[in-house]
Amino acid sequence: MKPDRTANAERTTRETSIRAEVTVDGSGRTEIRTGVGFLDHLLESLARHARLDLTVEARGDLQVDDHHTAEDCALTLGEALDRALGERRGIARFGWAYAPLDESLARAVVDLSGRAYADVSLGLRRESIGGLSCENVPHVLRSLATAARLTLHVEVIKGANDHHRAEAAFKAVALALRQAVQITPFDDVPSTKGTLGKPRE
Ligand SMILES: [Mn+2]
Repeated sequence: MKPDRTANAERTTRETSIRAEVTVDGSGRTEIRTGVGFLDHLLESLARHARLDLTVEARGDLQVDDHHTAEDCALTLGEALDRALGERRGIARFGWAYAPLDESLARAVVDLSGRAYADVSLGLRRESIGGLSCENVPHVLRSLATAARLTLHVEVIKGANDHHRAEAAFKAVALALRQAVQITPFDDVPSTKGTLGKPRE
């Protein structure tokens, strides 16, 4: 029987209050309200193309700026994803993809390694897009990789429009993630160590 790969995470600090729910074997249905327009857009794109069902509800200190909200949404989502993947038994583990968005082209490689590592190179030039500071776009991807305990390499190879560059990056990550979470016919944990880390409680 297929495992039910659905999990929640909550995170409340003096800066933000966030709830996320992830269904890995979903259809791409989203309910995302972070209070930051472009962050909603990127997370919707991520979930849609990874075919995750994703709920993210955030109340953050947007009177300060978008930083805490962006970071904590990514950490909460990553934590829910990590929990949903459990001991990572039977998964493909690796995924890689290119995604274009008109003139922009991004490449992402994902390893659900159980270890957090991110190398993110987006080359964004604008100060912000839709309420999200451009410096927070790579920060969201790094925070997601940290909390989900995955290795992520993502690079925007070309592109003139920063909205397109950022969105292409999230689409490439989504497509790579979709491959990596697939259940294979092999009912084991795909590691020579026999483990991909201790599942999150
Ligand atoms: Mn767009």
